[in-house]
Amino acid sequence: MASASRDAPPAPVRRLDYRPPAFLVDAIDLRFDLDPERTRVTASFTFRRNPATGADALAPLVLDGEQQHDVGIALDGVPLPAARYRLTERTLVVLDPPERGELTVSSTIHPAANVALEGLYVSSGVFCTQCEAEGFRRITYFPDRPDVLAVYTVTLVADRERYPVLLSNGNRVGTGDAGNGRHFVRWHDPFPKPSYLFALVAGNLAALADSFTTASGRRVALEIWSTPANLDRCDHAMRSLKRAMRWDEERFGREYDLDTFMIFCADDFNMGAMENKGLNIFNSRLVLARPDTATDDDYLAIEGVVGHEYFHNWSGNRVTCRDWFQLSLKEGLTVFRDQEFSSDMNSRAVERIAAVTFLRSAQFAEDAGPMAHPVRPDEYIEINNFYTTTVYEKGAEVIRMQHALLGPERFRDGIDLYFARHDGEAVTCDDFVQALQDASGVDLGQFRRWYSQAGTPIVRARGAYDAARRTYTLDLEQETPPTPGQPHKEPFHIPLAIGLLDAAGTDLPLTLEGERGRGPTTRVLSLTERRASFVFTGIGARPVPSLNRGFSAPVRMETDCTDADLAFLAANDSDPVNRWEAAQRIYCTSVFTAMQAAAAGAPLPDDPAIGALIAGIVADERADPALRALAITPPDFAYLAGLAATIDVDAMVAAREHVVRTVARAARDPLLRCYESLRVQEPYAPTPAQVGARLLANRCLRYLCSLDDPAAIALATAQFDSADNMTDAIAALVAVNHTTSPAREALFARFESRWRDEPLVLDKWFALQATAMRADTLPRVRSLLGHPRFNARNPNRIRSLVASFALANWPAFHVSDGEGYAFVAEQTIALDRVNPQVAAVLAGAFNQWRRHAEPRRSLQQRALERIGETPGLSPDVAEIVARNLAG
Ligand code: 7ML
Ligand code: ZN
Repeated sequence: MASASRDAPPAPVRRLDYRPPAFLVDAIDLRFDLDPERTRVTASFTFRRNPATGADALAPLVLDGEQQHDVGIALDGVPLPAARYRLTERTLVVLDPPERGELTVSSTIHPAANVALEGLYVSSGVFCTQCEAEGFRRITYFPDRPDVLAVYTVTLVADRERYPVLLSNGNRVGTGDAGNGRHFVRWHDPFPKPSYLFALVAGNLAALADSFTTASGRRVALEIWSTPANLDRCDHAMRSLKRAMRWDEERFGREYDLDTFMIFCADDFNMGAMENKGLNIFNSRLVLARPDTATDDDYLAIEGVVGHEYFHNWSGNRVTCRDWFQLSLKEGLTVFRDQEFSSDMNSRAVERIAAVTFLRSAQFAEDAGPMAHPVRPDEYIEINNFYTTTVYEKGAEVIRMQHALLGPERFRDGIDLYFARHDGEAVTCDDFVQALQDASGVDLGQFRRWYSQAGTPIVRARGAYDAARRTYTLDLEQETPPTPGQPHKEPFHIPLAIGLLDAAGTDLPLTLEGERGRGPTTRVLSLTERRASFVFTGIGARPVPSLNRGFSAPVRMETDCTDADLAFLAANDSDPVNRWEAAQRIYCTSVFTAMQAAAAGAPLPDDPAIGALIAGIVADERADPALRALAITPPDFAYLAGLAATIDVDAMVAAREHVVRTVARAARDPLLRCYESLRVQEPYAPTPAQVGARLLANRCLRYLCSLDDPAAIALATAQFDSADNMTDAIAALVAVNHTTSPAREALFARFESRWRDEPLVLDKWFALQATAMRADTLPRVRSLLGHPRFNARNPNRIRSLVASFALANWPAFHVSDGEGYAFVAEQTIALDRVNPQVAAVLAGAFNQWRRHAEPRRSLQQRALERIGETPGLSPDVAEIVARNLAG
């Protein structure tokens, strides 16, 4: 919706400009007269001047508010004369306010017209809210900043027929009749909270109910609210919630604190989910699951996200952020916690490899582009653009490194001290590190640079064996490339876990020069200087080093490993992450060799090594199927592109395809045998054993189908026909997705007719077509925009069809005539008028433009300029474009 505020883009907000609030709010009483067209909101709150702000003793009372109509203001019950306040597009300023008082502000808002899905809006006929980061100011006037914590009492009034269920944060403290067919429910949340954690839900809903008894014996009512038709798909989320609650007690000693915990499942939601106190709101795709509608990946994602939002109750809600620059304080820590939860529930190695894969594909790219920023950013124009993989996933790595440096016991002491010291406060990343340091005695002074310096460090390693002295010397060197605004980097404190393998593949004890006794077989070296050497003693023969075990530090390793060393590590390393990593490096070498040939216009070489490696992994029946599946997965385009000096999409696509086909030919028989031996016979369950077996079988099927071989396509068709679960059905479609076989069209048509009335399932169908590596993908995507079940206002539909084309289909998005770019630019511009947050995600598809070879570099630049020239652009998209075109 175009509004006056769009023509004057807001100035950047800077971290160092932080000032404590001039006024505090102790309690707020909110009343909503709910109506989709016009909802009246009345907020009464007690304010008092903040004793902690000496210099600002005369500052006015400034409230944030956007898109508020018919505003009425009273101070201590008396209407405020116009001379006593100023109302602007974004603020309400009370001039010359008393030291303390009660302000009452009434305003009207339009939930049904709210298509940006920020603030109060209507989704499938249900009222719901999204306030993080700055959505509360679209609901009422308030100091909408996370360091103002208040106790909320909320009264919801609505038509009883249409909105029988009325939910908000905390405990239900009253209900009753409101006349005219309306009723009310009152909620009270005893925990002071920032406005971004406020939530309300109102509609005709049903709940899956359960309960949980905490370690101290309190009974907590659990409710998952959704439209009645979806109730039979909520049980996996409920099981996940109970597991998360138990896990947080056992692993972190954290108990739930209210009498009720509710989840509402929304069809229209910009993000994954939201941790509102006592009333989490989830994107329905991260709640609803049934074996025939959800894949193994969906089941695992639901468990992880239910955990993530639940864990925020301590890491985020009880202890919150002072300002939005500290976002990683809660998000990095909570991602670390959800990763640990998933590791304990499933396979630790599989979880770690998945996290590393995502980090290196997405976050390393962000760190190498125009959006690079520190885990604790220094400035932003639109905070919504900083819910990034750097803040989340790199932030989690920064927590993980501190865990490695302290060890599990001292880390737990540090976390306990952090929660005890800061319960009920809004704090900074520095406060967090200080608590870990104070509890452990470990000096984290230099370590803090991980919060302030952007960029991915490169660590170069060189090993030298001295047979006469029986020593092995490891020389390490670190260097971090410049990022926007940070031309020079100081060295990081890098915790590098390493091992040394002897010729039999056995881990050697690691004893550093000057130490006595036998050291452990894996140890964490602290690299703090630009260069350092570590000398290991008592080494009887040249060892093979296993570096950055478990991916202990988020760095790019450059080693002098030979191909033989890598093959040896892929077969023998006791660390499963590095076994996988060695196989990936062999894969990358093969692709890069083919890429050089492709770029030179030479015939692509058939590398026998990669075929033999994959055949060996596939045939190794003693090894864990899930780990075998990950080891044979080709590196994705984003990761490969990050390894290249300049990106040549044609050569990269041709080379990767070539290596995949080489593997399929060379390992055909083992792939087929493996596929046939792994079909799961028991009824569907998302257990690690079944998930692993399906994953490996389906990876094999994909290789087999990559040759367009009719026998392989027949296998996929048979799998589709007989599948009793969505994982195997989708895997069959994935396997034939890039082929030109007529069977592909038939399977896609059958899938559509079976699932066209299930939006979340049809999203998978949209996404597969949008990611097909076929010449007709762009026209296909264009015509699917007109599909009767496509809805250009629903973020899940847009993500499935448009965002997966832009962000996950390299050959089609980067088609050399620039048509893919033109399409995404046009979609970004159109969407920006509806939903700026999701539009900004689309605009991010161009973030790597400077790294591409011509003509794609200029074509992308032109697409960005075209977006940038559009009048009335949102600050969200404008910031992405400006950062891309700067410098
Ligand atoms: C990360 C979230 C947001 C944005 C959820 C919104 C959240 C902010 C919210 C990991 C797992 C699930 C969701 C998210 C995510 C981007 C990602 N506070 O809880 O962080
Ligand atoms: Zn979060």
